[in-house]
Amino acid sequence: MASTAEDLARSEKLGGVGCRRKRTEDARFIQGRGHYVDDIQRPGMLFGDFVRSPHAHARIKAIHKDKALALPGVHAVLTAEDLAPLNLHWMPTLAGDKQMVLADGKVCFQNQEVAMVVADDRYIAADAIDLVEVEYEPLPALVDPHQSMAEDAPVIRDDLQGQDEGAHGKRVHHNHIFTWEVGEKDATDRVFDEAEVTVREQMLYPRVHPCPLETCGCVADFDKVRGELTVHLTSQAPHVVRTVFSQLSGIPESKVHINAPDIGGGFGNKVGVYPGYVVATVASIVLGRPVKWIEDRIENLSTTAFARDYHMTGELAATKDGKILGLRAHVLADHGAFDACADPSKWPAGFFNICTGSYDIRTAYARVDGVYTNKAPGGVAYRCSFRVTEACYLIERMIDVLAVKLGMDKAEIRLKNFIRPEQFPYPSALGWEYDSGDYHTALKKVMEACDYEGLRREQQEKWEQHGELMGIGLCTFTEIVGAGPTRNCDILGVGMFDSAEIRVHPTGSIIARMGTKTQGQGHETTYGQIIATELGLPADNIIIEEGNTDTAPYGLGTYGSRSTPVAGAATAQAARKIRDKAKKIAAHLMEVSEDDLEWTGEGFQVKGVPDQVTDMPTIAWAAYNNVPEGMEPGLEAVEYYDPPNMTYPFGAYLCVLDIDRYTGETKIRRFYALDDCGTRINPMIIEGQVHGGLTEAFGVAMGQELPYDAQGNILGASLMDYFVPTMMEAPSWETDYTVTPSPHHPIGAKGVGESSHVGGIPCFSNAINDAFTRFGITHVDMPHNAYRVWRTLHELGLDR
Ligand code: MCN
Ligand code: CUM
Repeated sequence: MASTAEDLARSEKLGGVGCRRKRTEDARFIQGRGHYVDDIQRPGMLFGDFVRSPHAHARIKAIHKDKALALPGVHAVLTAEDLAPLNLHWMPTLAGDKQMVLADGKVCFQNQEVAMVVADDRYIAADAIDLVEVEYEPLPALVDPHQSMAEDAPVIRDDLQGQDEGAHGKRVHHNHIFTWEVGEKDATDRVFDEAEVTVREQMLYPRVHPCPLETCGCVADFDKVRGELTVHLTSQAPHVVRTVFSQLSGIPESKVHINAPDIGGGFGNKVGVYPGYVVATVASIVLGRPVKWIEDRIENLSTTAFARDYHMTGELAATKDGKILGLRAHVLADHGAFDACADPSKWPAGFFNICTGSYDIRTAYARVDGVYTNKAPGGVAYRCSFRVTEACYLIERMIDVLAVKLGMDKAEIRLKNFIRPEQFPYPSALGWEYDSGDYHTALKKVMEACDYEGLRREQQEKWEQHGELMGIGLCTFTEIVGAGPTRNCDILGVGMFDSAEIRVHPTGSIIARMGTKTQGQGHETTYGQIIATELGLPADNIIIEEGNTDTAPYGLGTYGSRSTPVAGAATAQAARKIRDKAKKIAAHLMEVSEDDLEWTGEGFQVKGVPDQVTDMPTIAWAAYNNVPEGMEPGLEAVEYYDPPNMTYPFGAYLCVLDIDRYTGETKIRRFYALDDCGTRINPMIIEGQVHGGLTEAFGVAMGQELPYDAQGNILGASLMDYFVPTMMEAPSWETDYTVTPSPHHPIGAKGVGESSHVGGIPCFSNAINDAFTRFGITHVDMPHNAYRVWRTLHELGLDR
């Protein structure tokens, strides 16, 4: 860790932890030399494309393939009937449910995969899709999750009829997936019964989609002679995919090769296994040719992992002077037609129980009911940290609602209820142990930087003197990232450790591989920085590789901002193993005892004798020709790291916006984001992550949603309708930081990849709601687009 001036200078020289090292991967990206899955060409490669359902809910009476098969260039039309003998017409989901790979007798959401046409190229496949005739018998569609458990609600999942045990306990209705409860219900009810003040608010976190620039896709290549399957695919978690593919296909895991090439944005959209991967693989096995499948934009937006769709009720109980005593939360979670949430296995609502946020709330109870509807599956994606986005939105909105009710300032109520620095490690009421934090310092720094008092005065004057509406939003969030300890986190039974393997070559250059997979986060740059600092060798001579299951050690992948907390820790630990061995070699070379040596940051010196020093390149060379008696040659190490706890990054954000009373148009005047992710590996990359997360937060808060009409038609599954902010719309961001290291992470780092999204969304929403506070409004739902803001203005009579 760069602490002293000398450390900092060394860090700059080596490209180590703490310096603003330029992204090594960008050399290829900005020159158009990235290598994405759609760049892969194989001899004889075919293209698979889906026939999809126009109906949200329908029985399939017949599928006629003949006309499609007769089209020159078409090699196969695969349906569930073809997959059934292989038992591949259904597949397990990460949430313990199962999902149709191809429609098995019925379809349950619009654009569901019905058949795959495999043809010489994409264009022939598209023509053939039109020639596949599917006879549907439409069924009533269930769109509103509030109606899912009505007595006469349509049965969506025929396959689950009569099953009253689900993956997460009792099912009480044919469209019920699970009920997950946490906290003390009776004690919480008592706190509410006796409290001086209570507030309650219903809020919808709408269905949105991460919409990565690169859609999902794969190239499946089965080698009949060797009996080996290679799949190149856009996966955030390639090792898990290898295990699942081996289990599904019966091909030994050693003969399944998963390779994730460069990824053009994942954002959680590329965690799960999609029907396209499975059918392309079957097609390759059946036809003996490589098969490519690449989604188009509409397919991506309408069928692969959406996010949120949480219908939440939040309640707070407090004293008259604003001390919060209890929290109660209820969520109706719309999971679509299959529960395919990408959560750790035991967490059907992810880490929603972080919903007490940054506040010292001693009594709490939360309950989440998951239900089926005729919509696409998913729910956990989009910089979400496993439902932390929803939890953070709930608590950050409710804090404001309570402040309004009490007539208290929104900063003051936060400062009053924050967990205090001396309370860490802090056991939360809903079962987490926060590792470290200093929330007061963070918020005060932001208030000072933005002149919070001055802004409040300006807001008052603007209204009183000019009738102008201004909103000031605060968000002081705590995240939980770095899943996770294997004792409580697994994916389909595989514990959520992560890994690093580091090899130091004789000349001191290094290749290192991790079990994670970058999708734009800059891992090739930052893991190199950790190793450079730990081993005193320049980062520019360190190559970082991820994503190829043949070479990388088994890891659980990149999502939930876990790469730094878990694989980053593994990297530091593996490097330290190497340093331990290097020390022995140095002692041997210098003919002194190991105990007489100390680490200089670039080698070992005899304690107190700066001119008796052996640097790391010398040691690396000796590792291959002159090691102590009995030591094996070479200089490498592997670490599988099981974190003792999650990490709890936090931040304090402030948003200032002006609303045009007559049009509902909003202008973000200022957005100030202070993040604390512990030790900062690369400040420039952190700022980039924060900018990206905030831009997506702006998208979600101000315009994104994936609505469905009453028949279950998805509205908004194209970029004509779905709002993806660009430089043109996004405001400019101001970033700041404090550093509160994680006490249990080897270098004190916490994750940061999702923080600004988690914290940004409520900050925008709080700012919009804040503009309406004086009119008695406590909550309006997202997205806060001009039409909706105008509607509120109109209802208040302010637009006239
Ligand atoms: N970092 C750092 N110092 C820290 C923490 C992180 O310098 N204290 C750096 C890391 O070294 C890494 C980056 O910040 O280069 C993000 O690290 P981390 O917080 O560990 O998150 P992950 O690498 O695990 O990335 C996952 C996270 C998630 S879950 C989503 S979703 C998301 C996000 O990252 N998707 C992204 N950011 C994204 N950024 C891009 N460009 N593309 C995506 O798909
Ligand atoms: Cu929840 S989106 Mo990220 O964890 O890949």
